[in-house]
Amino acid sequence: MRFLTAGESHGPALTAILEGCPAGLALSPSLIDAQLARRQKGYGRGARQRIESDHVEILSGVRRGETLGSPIALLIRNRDHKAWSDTMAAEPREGAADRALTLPRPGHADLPGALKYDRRDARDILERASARETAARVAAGAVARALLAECGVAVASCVLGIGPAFLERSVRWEECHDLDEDMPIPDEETRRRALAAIQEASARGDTLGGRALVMARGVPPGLGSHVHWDRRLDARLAFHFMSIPSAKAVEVGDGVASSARPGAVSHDAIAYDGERGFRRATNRAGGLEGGITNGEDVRVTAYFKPLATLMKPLPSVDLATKVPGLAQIERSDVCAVPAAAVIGEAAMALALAEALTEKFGGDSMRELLRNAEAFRRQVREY
Ligand code: EPS
Repeated sequence: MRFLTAGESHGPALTAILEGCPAGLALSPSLIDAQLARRQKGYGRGARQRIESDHVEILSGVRRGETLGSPIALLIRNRDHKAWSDTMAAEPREGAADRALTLPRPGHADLPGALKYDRRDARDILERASARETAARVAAGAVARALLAECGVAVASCVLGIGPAFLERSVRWEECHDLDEDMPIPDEETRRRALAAIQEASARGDTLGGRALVMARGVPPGLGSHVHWDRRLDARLAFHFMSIPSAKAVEVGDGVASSARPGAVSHDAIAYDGERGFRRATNRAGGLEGGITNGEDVRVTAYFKPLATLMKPLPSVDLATKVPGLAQIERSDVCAVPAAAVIGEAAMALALAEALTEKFGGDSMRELLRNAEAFRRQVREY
Protein backbone atom coordinates (compact mmCIF):
# COMPACT_ATOMS: atom_id res chain seq x y z
CA MET A 1 0.00 0.00 0.00
CA ARG A 2 1.39 3.41 -0.89
CA PHE A 3 0.06 6.89 -1.47
CA LEU A 4 0.94 10.23 -2.97
CA THR A 5 -0.76 13.58 -2.58
CA ALA A 6 -0.79 16.65 -4.80
CA GLY A 7 -2.23 20.13 -4.52
CA GLU A 8 -1.39 23.65 -3.42
CA SER A 9 -2.99 25.33 -0.40
CA HIS A 10 -4.87 27.88 -2.56
CA GLY A 11 -4.99 25.86 -5.77
CA PRO A 12 -8.26 24.38 -6.99
CA ALA A 13 -8.02 21.16 -4.95
CA LEU A 14 -5.96 18.63 -3.05
CA THR A 15 -5.74 15.08 -4.30
CA ALA A 16 -4.48 11.75 -3.02
CA ILE A 17 -3.92 8.49 -4.81
CA LEU A 18 -3.84 5.41 -2.62
CA GLU A 19 -2.66 2.21 -4.19
CA GLY A 20 -2.69 -1.33 -2.82
CA CYS A 21 -5.96 -1.28 -0.91
CA PRO A 22 -7.58 -4.72 -1.25
CA ALA A 23 -10.94 -5.10 -3.00
CA GLY A 24 -14.09 -5.51 -0.97
CA LEU A 25 -13.48 -2.91 1.75
CA ALA A 26 -16.65 -0.98 2.60
CA LEU A 27 -15.95 2.69 1.98
CA SER A 28 -18.06 5.81 1.66
CA PRO A 29 -17.32 9.53 1.37
CA SER A 30 -19.01 10.16 4.73
CA LEU A 31 -16.50 7.90 6.47
CA ILE A 32 -13.66 10.02 5.08
CA ASP A 33 -15.49 13.31 5.70
CA ALA A 34 -15.82 12.47 9.39
CA GLN A 35 -12.01 12.42 9.68
CA LEU A 36 -11.63 15.57 7.56
CA ALA A 37 -14.02 17.39 9.90
CA ARG A 38 -11.96 16.32 12.93
CA ARG A 39 -8.80 17.74 11.28
CA GLN A 40 -10.45 21.12 10.85
CA LYS A 41 -11.19 21.52 14.54
CA GLY A 42 -8.96 22.58 17.39
CA TYR A 43 -8.55 25.60 19.60
CA GLY A 44 -5.99 27.99 18.13
CA ARG A 45 -6.76 27.57 14.46
CA GLY A 46 -6.95 30.54 12.08
CA ALA A 47 -9.50 31.95 9.68
CA ARG A 48 -8.94 29.41 6.91
CA GLN A 49 -10.97 26.73 8.66
CA ARG A 50 -13.98 29.04 8.66
CA ILE A 51 -13.75 29.21 4.86
CA GLU A 52 -13.22 25.52 4.21
CA SER A 53 -15.65 22.73 4.90
CA ASP A 54 -13.64 19.78 3.66
CA HIS A 55 -15.52 17.18 1.70
CA VAL A 56 -14.04 14.29 -0.26
CA GLU A 57 -15.02 13.24 -3.76
CA ILE A 58 -14.01 9.65 -4.56
CA LEU A 59 -12.92 9.68 -8.19
CA SER A 60 -11.87 6.07 -8.61
CA GLY A 61 -11.27 2.73 -6.98
CA VAL A 62 -14.64 2.50 -5.25
CA ARG A 63 -17.91 1.30 -6.71
CA ARG A 64 -21.22 1.18 -4.91
CA GLY A 65 -19.62 1.47 -1.50
CA GLU A 66 -16.82 -1.07 -1.96
CA THR A 67 -13.20 -0.79 -3.01
CA LEU A 68 -12.22 -2.47 -6.27
CA GLY A 69 -8.52 -3.09 -5.65
CA SER A 70 -7.68 -0.38 -8.18
CA PRO A 71 -6.05 2.95 -7.24
CA ILE A 72 -8.31 5.07 -5.04
CA ALA A 73 -8.22 8.70 -6.15
CA LEU A 74 -9.56 11.25 -3.68
CA LEU A 75 -10.25 14.93 -4.27
CA ILE A 76 -10.88 17.73 -1.78
CA ARG A 77 -11.71 21.11 -3.27
CA ASN A 78 -10.25 24.30 -1.78
CA ARG A 79 -13.17 26.68 -1.34
CA ASP A 80 -10.71 29.53 -0.84
CA HIS A 81 -9.42 29.03 -4.39
CA LYS A 82 -12.18 31.35 -5.66
CA ALA A 83 -10.33 34.27 -4.03
CA TRP A 84 -6.99 33.09 -5.43
CA SER A 85 -7.85 32.00 -8.97
CA ASP A 86 -5.71 34.68 -10.64
CA THR A 87 -2.79 34.38 -8.20
CA MET A 88 -2.76 30.60 -8.58
CA ALA A 89 -3.71 30.33 -12.29
CA ALA A 90 -1.96 27.52 -14.13
CA GLU A 91 -2.07 29.37 -17.48
CA PRO A 92 0.66 31.92 -18.27
CA ARG A 93 -0.29 35.47 -17.20
CA GLU A 94 1.12 38.89 -17.94
CA GLY A 95 3.22 40.50 -15.21
CA ALA A 96 4.14 39.35 -11.72
CA ALA A 97 1.62 37.58 -9.52
CA ASP A 98 0.20 39.43 -6.55
CA ARG A 99 0.59 38.15 -2.97
CA ALA A 100 4.28 37.41 -3.48
CA LEU A 101 6.27 36.36 -0.43
CA THR A 102 9.80 37.74 -0.50
CA LEU A 103 10.60 38.02 3.23
CA PRO A 104 10.89 34.33 4.22
CA ARG A 105 9.64 33.14 7.61
CA PRO A 106 12.29 31.55 9.84
CA GLY A 107 11.20 27.98 10.55
CA HIS A 108 9.14 27.63 7.38
CA ALA A 109 10.17 26.00 4.09
CA ASP A 110 10.17 29.47 2.43
CA LEU A 111 13.94 30.13 2.26
CA PRO A 112 15.42 26.64 1.82
CA GLY A 113 12.68 25.88 -0.71
CA ALA A 114 13.27 29.09 -2.68
CA LEU A 115 17.01 28.38 -2.83
CA LYS A 116 16.55 24.74 -3.76
CA TYR A 117 13.91 25.31 -6.47
CA ASP A 118 15.35 28.67 -7.60
CA ARG A 119 12.08 30.56 -7.07
CA ARG A 120 12.03 34.33 -6.51
CA ASP A 121 8.56 34.31 -4.97
CA ALA A 122 8.50 31.99 -1.95
CA ARG A 123 4.75 31.53 -2.50
CA ASP A 124 5.85 28.89 -5.02
CA ILE A 125 7.17 26.98 -2.01
CA LEU A 126 4.74 27.77 0.77
CA GLU A 127 1.70 26.83 -1.25
CA ARG A 128 2.83 23.21 -1.19
CA ALA A 129 4.63 23.28 2.16
CA SER A 130 1.41 24.49 3.85
CA ALA A 131 -0.18 22.10 6.29
CA ARG A 132 -3.27 22.29 4.12
CA GLU A 133 -1.73 19.25 2.38
CA THR A 134 -2.51 17.17 5.45
CA ALA A 135 -6.20 17.18 4.48
CA ALA A 136 -5.27 14.83 1.61
CA ARG A 137 -3.23 12.68 3.99
CA VAL A 138 -6.08 12.46 6.46
CA ALA A 139 -8.38 11.38 3.61
CA ALA A 140 -5.96 8.60 2.60
CA GLY A 141 -5.55 7.74 6.29
CA ALA A 142 -9.32 7.34 6.65
CA VAL A 143 -9.20 4.54 4.05
CA ALA A 144 -6.33 2.87 5.93
CA ARG A 145 -8.30 3.27 9.14
CA ALA A 146 -11.33 1.52 7.63
CA LEU A 147 -9.10 -1.36 6.54
CA LEU A 148 -7.57 -1.63 10.01
CA ALA A 149 -11.00 -1.61 11.65
CA GLU A 150 -11.96 -4.66 9.56
CA CYS A 151 -8.85 -6.36 10.95
CA GLY A 152 -9.76 -5.48 14.54
CA VAL A 153 -7.29 -2.62 14.87
CA ALA A 154 -8.45 0.73 16.30
CA VAL A 155 -6.53 4.01 16.37
CA ALA A 156 -6.96 6.83 18.91
CA SER A 157 -5.07 9.91 20.05
CA CYS A 158 -4.97 12.71 22.54
CA VAL A 159 -3.08 15.94 22.98
CA LEU A 160 -0.59 15.66 25.85
CA GLY A 161 0.17 19.34 26.01
CA ILE A 162 0.51 22.73 24.39
CA GLY A 163 3.73 24.69 24.88
CA PRO A 164 4.61 24.80 28.59
CA ALA A 165 1.32 23.19 29.67
CA PHE A 166 1.78 19.43 29.35
CA LEU A 167 0.86 16.22 31.16
CA GLU A 168 3.81 14.39 32.64
CA ARG A 169 2.10 11.14 33.53
CA SER A 170 1.41 8.44 30.96
CA VAL A 171 -2.04 8.26 29.40
CA ARG A 172 -4.07 5.06 29.04
CA TRP A 173 -5.98 3.99 25.93
CA GLU A 174 -9.29 4.27 27.79
CA GLU A 175 -8.65 7.97 28.41
CA CYS A 176 -8.43 8.79 24.71
CA HIS A 177 -12.12 8.64 23.90
CA ASP A 178 -14.90 11.21 24.05
CA LEU A 179 -12.44 14.04 24.63
CA ASP A 180 -13.23 17.65 23.81
CA GLU A 181 -12.42 17.88 20.07
CA ASP A 182 -11.15 21.44 20.35
CA MET A 183 -8.55 20.53 22.98
CA PRO A 184 -8.46 16.76 23.54
CA ILE A 185 -6.25 16.69 26.65
CA PRO A 186 -7.37 14.00 29.12
CA ASP A 187 -6.78 16.16 32.18
CA GLU A 188 -8.92 19.15 33.04
CA GLU A 189 -6.23 21.24 34.74
CA THR A 190 -3.71 20.75 31.90
CA ARG A 191 -6.45 21.46 29.36
CA ARG A 192 -7.31 24.73 31.09
CA ARG A 193 -3.65 25.77 31.20
CA ALA A 194 -3.22 24.84 27.52
CA LEU A 195 -6.16 27.01 26.45
CA ALA A 196 -4.80 29.93 28.49
CA ALA A 197 -1.33 29.45 26.96
CA ILE A 198 -2.81 29.67 23.44
CA GLN A 199 -4.74 32.83 24.35
CA GLU A 200 -1.59 34.43 25.74
CA ALA A 201 0.51 33.43 22.73
CA SER A 202 -2.15 34.84 20.40
CA ALA A 203 -2.22 38.13 22.32
CA ARG A 204 1.59 38.36 21.99
CA GLY A 205 1.44 37.66 18.23
CA ASP A 206 3.22 34.39 18.92
CA THR A 207 2.56 30.68 18.24
CA LEU A 208 2.81 27.45 20.24
CA GLY A 209 3.65 23.83 19.53
CA GLY A 210 2.95 20.81 21.68
CA ARG A 211 2.81 17.06 21.87
CA ALA A 212 0.32 14.37 20.96
CA LEU A 213 0.06 10.68 21.76
CA VAL A 214 -1.24 8.32 19.06
CA MET A 215 -2.09 4.71 19.87
CA ALA A 216 -3.27 1.61 18.05
CA ARG A 217 -4.98 -1.31 19.79
CA GLY A 218 -5.58 -4.81 18.42
CA VAL A 219 -2.41 -4.77 16.31
CA PRO A 220 -1.35 -8.35 15.53
CA PRO A 221 2.15 -9.38 16.56
CA GLY A 222 4.61 -9.82 13.75
CA LEU A 223 4.25 -6.60 11.71
CA GLY A 224 7.58 -5.12 10.61
CA SER A 225 10.87 -6.96 10.80
CA HIS A 226 14.31 -6.88 12.43
CA VAL A 227 16.05 -8.25 9.32
CA HIS A 228 16.65 -4.97 7.49
CA TRP A 229 16.89 -1.37 8.70
CA ASP A 230 14.14 -0.24 6.37
CA ARG A 231 11.75 -2.99 7.43
CA ARG A 232 11.72 -2.02 11.10
CA LEU A 233 8.20 -0.79 11.78
CA ASP A 234 9.25 1.73 14.44
CA ALA A 235 11.52 3.35 11.84
CA ARG A 236 8.68 3.43 9.33
CA LEU A 237 6.31 4.90 11.89
CA ALA A 238 8.88 7.58 12.70
CA PHE A 239 9.14 8.40 8.98
CA HIS A 240 5.37 8.81 8.72
CA PHE A 241 5.17 10.96 11.86
CA MET A 242 8.20 13.11 11.05
CA SER A 243 6.67 13.99 7.69
CA ILE A 244 3.81 15.81 9.42
CA PRO A 245 4.50 19.54 9.03
CA SER A 246 5.97 21.02 12.25
CA ALA A 247 6.89 17.59 13.74
CA LYS A 248 10.38 17.82 15.21
CA ALA A 249 10.65 14.68 17.35
CA VAL A 250 9.03 11.27 17.55
CA GLU A 251 9.08 8.89 20.51
CA VAL A 252 8.04 5.23 20.52
CA GLY A 253 6.69 3.98 23.86
CA ASP A 254 8.60 5.43 26.81
CA GLY A 255 11.69 6.01 24.65
CA VAL A 256 12.69 9.38 26.12
CA ALA A 257 12.22 8.39 29.77
CA SER A 258 13.93 5.02 29.18
CA SER A 259 17.07 6.74 27.91
CA ALA A 260 17.58 8.02 31.45
CA ARG A 261 16.60 4.83 33.31
CA PRO A 262 18.31 1.49 33.93
CA GLY A 263 17.27 -1.55 31.90
CA ALA A 264 15.56 -3.21 34.85
CA VAL A 265 12.78 -0.62 34.75
CA SER A 266 12.78 0.03 31.00
CA HIS A 267 11.63 -3.29 29.56
CA ASP A 268 8.42 -5.28 29.76
CA ALA A 269 8.69 -8.60 31.62
CA ILE A 270 7.26 -11.54 29.67
CA ALA A 271 4.44 -13.67 31.09
CA TYR A 272 2.30 -16.44 29.62
CA ASP A 273 -1.20 -17.68 30.20
CA GLY A 274 -2.94 -20.47 28.35
CA GLU A 275 -5.78 -18.28 27.13
CA ARG A 276 -4.02 -15.14 25.90
CA GLY A 277 -0.59 -16.57 25.21
CA PHE A 278 2.46 -14.33 25.74
CA ARG A 279 1.62 -11.04 27.39
CA ARG A 280 3.16 -8.08 29.23
CA ALA A 281 2.10 -6.29 32.39
CA THR A 282 3.73 -3.05 31.18
CA ASN A 283 4.16 -1.54 27.72
CA ARG A 284 7.22 0.66 27.92
CA ALA A 285 8.34 -0.53 24.49
CA GLY A 286 5.24 0.97 22.88
CA GLY A 287 4.27 -2.34 21.26
CA LEU A 288 7.50 -2.69 19.28
CA GLU A 289 10.60 -4.78 19.92
CA GLY A 290 13.29 -5.21 17.28
CA GLY A 291 11.12 -3.27 14.85
CA ILE A 292 8.38 -5.94 15.17
CA THR A 293 4.96 -5.50 16.79
CA ASN A 294 4.58 -7.65 19.92
CA GLY A 295 0.78 -7.52 20.18
CA GLU A 296 0.66 -4.73 22.80
CA ASP A 297 -0.72 -1.29 21.94
CA VAL A 298 1.50 0.64 19.53
CA ARG A 299 2.24 4.00 21.15
CA VAL A 300 3.87 6.97 19.42
CA THR A 301 4.30 10.46 20.85
CA ALA A 302 4.99 13.23 18.35
CA TYR A 303 6.40 16.64 19.30
CA PHE A 304 5.49 19.67 17.23
CA LYS A 305 7.36 22.96 17.06
CA PRO A 306 5.46 26.27 17.19
CA LEU A 307 4.14 27.32 13.76
CA ALA A 308 6.51 29.49 11.78
CA THR A 309 4.16 32.34 10.87
CA LEU A 310 4.39 34.88 13.69
CA MET A 311 2.08 37.89 13.85
CA LYS A 312 5.05 39.58 15.57
CA PRO A 313 7.63 38.37 13.09
CA LEU A 314 11.33 37.54 13.49
CA PRO A 315 14.09 39.22 11.46
CA SER A 316 14.49 38.09 7.88
CA VAL A 317 16.09 39.31 4.65
CA ASP A 318 14.32 40.19 1.40
CA LEU A 319 15.02 37.58 -1.28
CA ALA A 320 15.40 40.16 -4.08
CA THR A 321 17.01 43.21 -2.44
CA LYS A 322 18.86 41.38 0.40
CA VAL A 323 17.70 44.21 2.67
CA PRO A 324 16.89 43.15 6.25
CA GLY A 325 13.26 43.31 7.28
CA LEU A 326 10.73 41.42 9.29
CA ALA A 327 9.41 38.08 8.04
CA GLN A 328 6.21 38.36 6.08
CA ILE A 329 2.92 37.74 7.82
CA GLU A 330 0.61 35.19 6.25
CA ARG A 331 -2.72 34.10 7.55
CA SER A 332 -2.02 31.16 9.84
CA ASP A 333 -2.93 29.35 13.05
CA VAL A 334 -1.71 30.17 16.56
CA CYS A 335 -1.60 26.47 17.41
CA ALA A 336 -2.48 23.42 15.33
CA VAL A 337 -1.60 20.58 17.73
CA PRO A 338 -5.19 19.23 18.07
CA ALA A 339 -5.26 18.92 14.26
CA ALA A 340 -1.77 17.39 14.30
CA ALA A 341 -3.09 14.63 16.61
CA VAL A 342 -5.73 13.75 14.01
CA ILE A 343 -3.05 13.81 11.29
CA GLY A 344 -0.96 11.58 13.58
CA GLU A 345 -3.82 9.08 13.64
CA ALA A 346 -3.74 9.09 9.83
CA ALA A 347 0.05 8.54 9.92
CA MET A 348 -0.38 5.62 12.33
CA ALA A 349 -3.20 4.12 10.22
CA LEU A 350 -1.23 4.43 6.97
CA ALA A 351 1.95 2.93 8.45
CA LEU A 352 0.07 0.03 10.03
CA ALA A 353 -2.11 -0.65 6.97
CA GLU A 354 1.05 -0.66 4.86
CA ALA A 355 2.71 -3.21 7.21
CA LEU A 356 -0.45 -5.30 7.52
CA THR A 357 -1.06 -5.62 3.78
CA GLU A 358 2.63 -6.35 3.30
CA LYS A 359 2.54 -9.23 5.79
CA PHE A 360 -0.85 -10.69 4.97
CA GLY A 361 -1.02 -9.77 1.31
CA GLY A 362 -4.40 -10.04 -0.18
CA ASP A 363 -5.98 -8.71 -3.30
CA SER A 364 -9.30 -8.94 -1.51
CA MET A 365 -10.39 -8.22 2.04
CA ARG A 366 -11.54 -11.83 2.34
CA GLU A 367 -8.05 -13.05 1.59
CA LEU A 368 -6.40 -10.47 3.88
CA LEU A 369 -8.71 -11.27 6.80
CA ARG A 370 -8.29 -15.02 6.34
CA ASN A 371 -4.50 -14.71 6.33
CA ALA A 372 -4.49 -12.35 9.30
CA GLU A 373 -6.76 -14.61 11.33
CA ALA A 374 -4.71 -17.70 10.45
CA PHE A 375 -1.56 -15.96 11.66
CA ARG A 376 -3.20 -14.76 14.88
CA ARG A 377 -4.24 -18.40 15.49
CA GLN A 378 -0.72 -19.62 14.75
CA VAL A 379 0.66 -17.22 17.36
CA ARG A 380 -2.01 -18.23 19.93
CA GLU A 381 -1.19 -21.90 19.37
CA TYR A 382 2.58 -21.37 19.26
C1 EPS B 1 -4.12 24.92 6.90
C2 EPS B 1 -4.38 25.85 5.98
C3 EPS B 1 -3.55 27.05 5.86
C4 EPS B 1 -3.05 27.48 7.24
C5 EPS B 1 -2.34 26.37 7.97
C6 EPS B 1 -3.03 25.05 7.89
O1 EPS B 1 -4.38 27.99 5.26
P1 EPS B 1 -4.03 29.54 4.96
O2 EPS B 1 -2.56 29.57 4.66
O3 EPS B 1 -4.89 29.88 3.80
O4 EPS B 1 -4.45 30.23 6.22
O5 EPS B 1 -4.14 27.91 8.04
O6 EPS B 1 -1.07 26.22 7.45
C7 EPS B 1 0.00 26.61 8.19
C8 EPS B 1 -0.06 26.88 9.45
C9 EPS B 1 1.26 26.72 7.46
O7 EPS B 1 2.27 27.11 8.09
O8 EPS B 1 1.27 26.46 6.29
C10 EPS B 1 -4.92 23.69 6.97
O9 EPS B 1 -5.91 23.51 6.21
O10 EPS B 1 -4.60 22.85 7.83
